[in-house]
Amino acid sequence: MNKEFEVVLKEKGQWVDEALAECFATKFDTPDNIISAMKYSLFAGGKRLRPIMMIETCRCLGGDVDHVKKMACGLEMIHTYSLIHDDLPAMDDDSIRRGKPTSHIVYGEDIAILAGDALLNFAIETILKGPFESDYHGVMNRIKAMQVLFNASGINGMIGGQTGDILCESLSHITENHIQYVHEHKTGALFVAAVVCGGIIAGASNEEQNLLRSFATLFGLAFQIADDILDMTGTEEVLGKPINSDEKNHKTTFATLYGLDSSREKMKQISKEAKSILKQIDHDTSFLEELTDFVCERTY
Ligand code: GRG
Repeated sequence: MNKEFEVVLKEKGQWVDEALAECFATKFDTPDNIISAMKYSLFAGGKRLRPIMMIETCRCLGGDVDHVKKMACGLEMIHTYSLIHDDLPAMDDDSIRRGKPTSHIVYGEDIAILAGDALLNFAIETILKGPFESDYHGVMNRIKAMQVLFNASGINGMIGGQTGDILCESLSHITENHIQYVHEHKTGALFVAAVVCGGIIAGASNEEQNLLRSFATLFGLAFQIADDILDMTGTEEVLGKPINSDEKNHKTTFATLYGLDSSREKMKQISKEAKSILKQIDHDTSFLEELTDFVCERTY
């Protein structure tokens, strides 16, 4: 793994951490417990890949990162809410996430559900604050980006994928098409939103937005195959979450369907294709290229 790039990624992650902390520097009219539960999961040590991708796509297409800061924070809140709900007993029933006990273990199921709901709503409020806190007045671009983001996190994206994933559990035969649908929606949609929204705020043309979408769809697939491989080969200590959870939940993945070697081959092929799409964008996309290599080579 490229150690230098890992350091860069950590620094960018810290920038996101600080931006997220700023969002909580306000007085809330609510019991402390819910704020504590929201912050517990949000600041548990996630890699911040999605907000970093949004910010870096905006930067590489010539935009100002301050213009996308609040939207990037909102995206990380949406991602975190999905993880809290995904870990619930009614879903994957996991007790460790980001190296710590999951929300429902610490706060109970009722507060964990509310913490997820609260993060989703706070994400929207935070994103809507963006225009008032920066000098960017591209109102239509902001509205377009929000539409892309909420479409991706809803039924046409992440929630659709999660539903498909749950329904797959009752199927006796799962095909590659099923798995691809689940991955592209449950995992890929937020990556697509990250880069397309970053691009829109930077003023990307329709053609550039389409290229970003195609890149991120493949990136998401490669990311998820890496995740499935790590579920079979990684350690709980390094991953910060239980291993063999796909087996425990009787989930068919590329790795369980085709085995580790073929899955690695498929992941490499997909990441190569993803990087070739970036080459068609007339800007310096080297960060996104290196990130693609990072997610395929990562151990966490
Ligand atoms: C609305 C009831 C309700 C539930 C939502 C949509 C959903 C539940 C869950 C889907 C979220 C999910 C688990 C997607 C899988 C993607 C994935 C592998 C996430 C882990 O991403 P990383 O590695 O995590 O970027 P960190 O912790 O680094 O942020």
